[in-house]
Amino acid sequence: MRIPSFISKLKAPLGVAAASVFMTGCAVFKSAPQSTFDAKGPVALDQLNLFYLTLWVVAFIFVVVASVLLYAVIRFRARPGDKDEDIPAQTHGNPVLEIGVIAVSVLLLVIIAVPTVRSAIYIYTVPEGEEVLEITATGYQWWWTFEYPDLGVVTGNEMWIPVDTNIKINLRTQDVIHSFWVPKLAGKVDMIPNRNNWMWLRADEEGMFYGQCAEFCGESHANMLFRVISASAEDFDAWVERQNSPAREPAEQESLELAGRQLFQTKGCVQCHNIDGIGGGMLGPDLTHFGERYTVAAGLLPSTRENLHRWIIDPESIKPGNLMTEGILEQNLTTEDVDRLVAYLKSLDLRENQSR
Ligand code: HEC
Ligand SMILES: [Cu+2]
Repeated sequence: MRIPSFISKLKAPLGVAAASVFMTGCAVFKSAPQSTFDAKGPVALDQLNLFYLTLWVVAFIFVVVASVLLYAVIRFRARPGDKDEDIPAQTHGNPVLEIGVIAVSVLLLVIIAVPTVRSAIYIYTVPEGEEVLEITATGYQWWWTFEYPDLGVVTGNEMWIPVDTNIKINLRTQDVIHSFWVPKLAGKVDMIPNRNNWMWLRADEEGMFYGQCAEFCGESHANMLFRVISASAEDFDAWVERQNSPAREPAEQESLELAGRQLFQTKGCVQCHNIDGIGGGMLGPDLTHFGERYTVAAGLLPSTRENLHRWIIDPESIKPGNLMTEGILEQNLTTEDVDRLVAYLKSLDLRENQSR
């Protein structure tokens, strides 16, 4: 079957339209965890409003220009029987029209520029006279640490914040350029070597928010996620208190957990991971209270026993290129070893009434 020629002419524009729909992903739906259309804090809301303002202004320009164009195309089109000399009357400049179009363009630019500058200042000014909590976030290929200098807390991959509180985040990197982005709370800001970038944000609701590295940083860039947990002041204080305590010790009858702790020390894990009370290196995330974490592999998977097992026995299958694989390959861990390690890591949880 022959495709009618007007359809084949439309192929390219239709393709572009379809691609742009796909490129928006699911993020236009407010329910998507990384939707910027679902602002949950003042910084994200300010940026969303600026987006809408710009969108309406450009939509207005589009409608006006497209209507004039369409009018001209239809009104002055060539009709059957037209002779070559029947061209429409030609005009050569219309000062009133030209000055008017320039004036309107300038006005529209000002309508966009003034709020943009105001917004740029707003997102770089932590509100004065209100409580501020400072956190230093550091990007690593492909995970994060969060330090709370005033609270003495160091943790990985899950950043707790108190709700309704201004948070100032210092953005650092240990290696390449990363970008810190929590779509529902604030726009992205890069973490650049030797530059002291920072941002502020506030969550207006309790809940868990998705974060994502937003600057290509190597093989597992797309797998470099994190979570922000916005908690009531009470829950946050309790979390800080647990974070400031030494790691939970397995009880005498917890033989799996005890064996796991032993393996953690003998199978090389301590070379890269710190657990307060046991010690260890800093090449991987701090695991002192790992049992409390919701996710494993930097926000990639829920921290179930199955996922944790998979991660320890074959991290490569979950996160290609990650920097843990090489360290554990020569350990030749057996399934039983991994079961013990999983039991131990899951027991690193100081909350009461946890089913372990
Ligand atoms: C060579 C250093 C190294 C060794 C050895 C190592 N790890 Fe890791 N580990 C890492 C790195 C790096 C990450 C972060 C990977 C990522 O998400 O990109 C990690 C991540 C983890 C995580 C996930 C943490 C989180 O919050 O997502 C767990 C759990 C873990 N390792 C357990 C272990 C255990 C158990 C051992 C010993 C059998 C071990 N690791 C040995 C470097 C190491
Ligand atoms: Cu990154």
